[in-house]
This record gives sequence, C-alpha cells and structure tokens, in this order.
Amino acid sequence: MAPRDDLNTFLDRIGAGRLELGSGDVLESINPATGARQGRIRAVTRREYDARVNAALERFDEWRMRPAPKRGELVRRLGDLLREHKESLGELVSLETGKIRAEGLGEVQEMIDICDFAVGLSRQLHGLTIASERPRHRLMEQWHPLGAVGIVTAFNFPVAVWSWNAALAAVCGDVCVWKPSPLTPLCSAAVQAVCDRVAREHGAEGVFALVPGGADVGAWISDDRRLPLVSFTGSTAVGRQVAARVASRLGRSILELGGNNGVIVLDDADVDLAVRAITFGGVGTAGQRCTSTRRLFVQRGVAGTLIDRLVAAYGTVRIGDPLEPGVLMGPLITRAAVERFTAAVTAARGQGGEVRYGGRVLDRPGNFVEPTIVLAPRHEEFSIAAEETFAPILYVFEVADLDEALRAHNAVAQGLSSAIFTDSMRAAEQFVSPGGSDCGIANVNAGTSGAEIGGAFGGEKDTGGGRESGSDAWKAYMRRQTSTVNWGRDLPLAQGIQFA
Ligand code: UN1
Repeated sequence: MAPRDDLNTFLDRIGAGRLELGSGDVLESINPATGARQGRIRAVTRREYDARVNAALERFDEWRMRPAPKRGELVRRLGDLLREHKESLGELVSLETGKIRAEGLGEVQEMIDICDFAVGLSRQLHGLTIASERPRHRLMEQWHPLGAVGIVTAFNFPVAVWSWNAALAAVCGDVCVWKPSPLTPLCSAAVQAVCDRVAREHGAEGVFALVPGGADVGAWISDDRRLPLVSFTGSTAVGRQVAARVASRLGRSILELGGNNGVIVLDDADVDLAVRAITFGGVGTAGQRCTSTRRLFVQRGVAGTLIDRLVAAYGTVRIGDPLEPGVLMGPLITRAAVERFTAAVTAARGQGGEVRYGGRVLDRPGNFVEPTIVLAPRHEEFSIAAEETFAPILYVFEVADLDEALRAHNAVAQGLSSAIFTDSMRAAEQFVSPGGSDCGIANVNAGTSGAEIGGAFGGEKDTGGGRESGSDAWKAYMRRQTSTVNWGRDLPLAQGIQFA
C-alpha cells in the first residue's frame, strides 16, 4: 500500500475488491501489532471449491499444450506486476504478519526472484536421451505437465511460498489451487487479484485459483483425487495428516514442515559474523520462520564472549510497529502464539534453563514478546529444545568440540536448516560432509534463515523431505515419461528376446 493508504483503496487499486471470493465462513484479518480488525474475506463452500477445481482442470487441458516458453511469458508478466506493486504488497504482508517492512519487501522480492527463475526454466524443462540397446531406436525421457496442484501455505510467508510453487507449476504446465492461511486472507486476495489480471491478459483464466478457508478446505485438498500433487507448508503435526491422506489415494506431496535449526560456533569463528547471523536468525520475523535459529552450540573457549555479545545485540533490538523505521522486531501472529512463547519459557526454566535475556510478554496492545536467550543445561536434559516453538527463543548449549556439537545438533526430529561458524576448513568441510549436518540446508559462515531461491529449499526427517524453489525442484511438478521410438523396419526386443 502507499504509505497510509486505506486498505480498501489498495485492494481496489490492484483489483482485489472485484475478486470472486467465497460465500462461506468469514476470515477476519487482524493486525497482530494492534489487535485491530483490518479487513475480511470469505471462505469457499464445498460447492465453490469444486467449481474452482473444475475450472482449473478445464484450463489445464489447454494450458498443458501451450509451449512452455509461452507459459513463461505469463509468469514474466506476473513478476513485472509484482515489481510494480512491491511496496504495497510488502506493506500488506507486514500489516497481516507483523514482519518488519524490510522483511515484507524481502518476501515480495522472493516472489519476483522465483518468477525470474521460472521464466528461465520455461526454456529448460529438459529430459534425457539415452543410448538404446536396440538398433534404430531412440530412448528418451521427457517431462510432462502433471495436472492441478494443491498449494497450502502458512501465515509466516503468506505470499512467497505460494509463488515458489505456483511460478514453477505454471511454467511446468500445471494449474494451481491455493489455500492460504486463514490468518493472512488479505495477502492472498491481493496476490489473487494480480493473478487474475495476468491470467485474463494471457487468456489463461483458471490457471491460478484461490480457495480460502480453514482446516476443512485443507482436508478437501488432501482427499481430492483431482489433485495429483499437494504442496503443504505448516506444522509437522498437520503435515503428517496431509501426507497420510494424500498417500492413501496414491497422490504425491511436497512437505515443508517444522524446523529446529541449529548454529554451531567454534572457538576459531569470526564472532562478529556469528553475532549478526544469529541475531537475524533468532530475532528476525520474531522467530517465526521455519528457518529461524532456535539452538546454538558454542564451543567453550568462545562461549562467554559470544553470549555477552549476543545479549548486547539483543538489547539493541527495537520492538514495535513493524512499519516504523528502525524497528527490528514486530509482534507474534496471535495471542495463542504468545501463550506458546510463555509456556516454552516456563518449561525451559523448569528444565534448568537460565533466561539470560528477555523472556517476558510486553505490556502493550498487540502480540509483543521479548527476544529471548536461554542458557541451557546439557542437550539431552533439555527436552523443550527438541520442540519447534514459533517464537524468538534461542537455546544456548556449551559444547567441548565439533563432534559433541554435531551429535547434539542432529539429535532432534527436525532437519531443515543449519549453520556453522568457523575459520577451519576442516571443520567446515566436516559439517557439510555426509557425516556432518543432517539438514536439507547446511551453511558455513552464514545463518540458518534467509535462503536464496536459487537452491532447492526443504529439509529432512520431520521437516518432511520436500524440496521447492530452485535447482531441480521443478521435477516434482511434472510427470516423467520414458519413450522408446523405433524408426527402423524391424522389431528387435530388449534383452535380446526372440519371440517367433
Ligand atoms: C519459511 O519460513 O517457511 O530461508 C520459509 C528463509 C526464507 C524462507 C523461509 N527464504 O528464511
């Protein structure tokens, strides 16, 4: 939105006012920094959901036959419009999620980046040719569009995660059916307005569909045989249910579930770098990224210095209105999230943790808490650190060496992102070796959060194993076809079989 633009004016301007939304339950948008209601949309009914999926499938019949580079043109236009509306959309992300302006803008930038990536990809959806064992035969593998993709996203990245999926799916020839988080209805309405405009301009209505709603709509998607692929971002608990339901109909899923991301800091680390990276990872987005830094394993020799420096850095973090210049930490998303923060801090104390910084809920309107550093006893005696609490709490463990740090680091159920700070080439290489971090993301001298879109994004174990975004993640959105073409006049059989 333009600064202080009225929300409705903004939504009208980008066309969200004229969106065909649902007639089901009201989904209220609450500003987490103030508690104020700032808009609403309506969920879809089952009938509306079915109509949207059917319209998407109708589009698919035509869309899959368009040359991929032509599909790329639609995604290029989407990226251009996102550039045009970056400020406005970024501010809307801040208003609904509570993330600071720079992070709201960063989220829209991630959308723009993945659009650029997808446009390039639209000319690179290549398969293989394979040497056939039979004369005058060509053996090849090609990638075809898959169908309608169900995309279920979370509140914390209300628009970027959709775009990671949708931009790739669209150039791959798929159509998308999106259920956003009910906590961020306006962000999804705004993005859908942009999508509708782009689709109209390219004669591709139905390629991007929005199906707002709660858990019921999520269940419809999971059980819907018309959707061969479901991409789900959210908690491990819900992800397990989605995975089971989708698997029971032999559908495929891409799961981006919880993270419990650790940083290892060795005695030889560049402490300045480590402090900045851990502060961004722990405090950024108020600890509500799936890549947020939650656990720190610090080698004994540097522990005192690092902890003091972190406490000092946390002390400079300004908390407040996420759109106010200079503020680095906004609110948590809901009152329930504040309660989970408090419960985790209480549990940490109960398990022998010492709160070195923060720990309190702020006495002001909105869902504000303090960024928190807890000095923890031994990893195995501190079960609260095995859980992902979506809040700015950092648990700090002292360790003797890299081996102890790695053992503790890998001991949790989640496996999304990880980092090591060291100037030792050997330690860094060990960390990224098969015997090192067991996560989908393992960084050296860079923090756990804030990944670029160019790499495949996702994690192992309870994080769900899915990969989205860059690298070859596109392959999950397509079906692979192996074709043998006989251009000779004989019919030699494979394996030399004679059948006559
Ligand atoms: C998420 O928290 O769901 O790497 C995604 C990052 C961001 C994406 C986070 N690029 O922190």
